[in-house]
Amino acid sequence: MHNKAERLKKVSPKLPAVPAEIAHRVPPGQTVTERFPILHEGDVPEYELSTWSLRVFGEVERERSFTFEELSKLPQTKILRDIHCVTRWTKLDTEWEGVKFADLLPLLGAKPEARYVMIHADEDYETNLPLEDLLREDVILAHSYDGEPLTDKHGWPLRLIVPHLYFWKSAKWIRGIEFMKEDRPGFWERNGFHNYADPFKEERFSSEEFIMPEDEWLKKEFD
Ligand SMILES: Nc1nc2c(c(=O)[nH]1)N[C@H]1C(S)=C(S)[C@@H](COP(=O)(O)O)O[C@H]1N2
Ligand SMILES: [Mo]
Repeated sequence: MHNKAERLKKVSPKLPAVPAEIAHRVPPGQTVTERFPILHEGDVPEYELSTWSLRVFGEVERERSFTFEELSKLPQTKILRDIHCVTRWTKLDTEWEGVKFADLLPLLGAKPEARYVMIHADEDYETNLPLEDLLREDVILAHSYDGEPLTDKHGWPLRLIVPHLYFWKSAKWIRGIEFMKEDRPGFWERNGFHNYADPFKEERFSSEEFIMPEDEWLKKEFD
């Protein structure tokens, strides 16, 4: 078992009350913050945009890659959504802009048998999702946050945003989209985290013995 999951086997104190107007937007066990915590494994990668590419492979008619410029020419979508991290912070009304996954799908040549997707990201990060979830109206490959290009630490040049699942599914520094017939667990999903990750059902871990301390996220860098 991975260290982080091990460390989380601890008990937590009580959460502060959530104002009534926003209570329905805050999943159980979450704390609302104005901060934007920065969480990832490994180093922040550096890129030249001219050599960056996004590779599409697996259950596809033909493998292909997109340059950043190709993606910039596709229709752009803005979303305003709440995000929820498994370490218990929730940030309301975050604004992202990029290419809607559903708009990209017709260009990807996925075979009809492809029901799951593995998102590949730097450095050696991957996370799995049902294709159906990626087709929701608010799932985008984002290049901007709050009207500005992503900062390096938040995933520049491109990250996935899947607002309806815990934020570890929203891979930063994405480099590949792999279509799969069968589901396969990604990095955190292999290391004690839930396979699907619905925050409103508190699908944090794959086993009941793990507990996320209240103050885990307060120890992280943020901006
Ligand atoms: N490539 C990559 N993406 C990643 C991670 C990572 O370790 N590597 N961590 C995930 C986790 S656990 C979280 S909570 C969010 C954090 O995004 P943020 O730093 O922009 O808040 O990124 C997700 N995407
Ligand atoms: Mo996370």
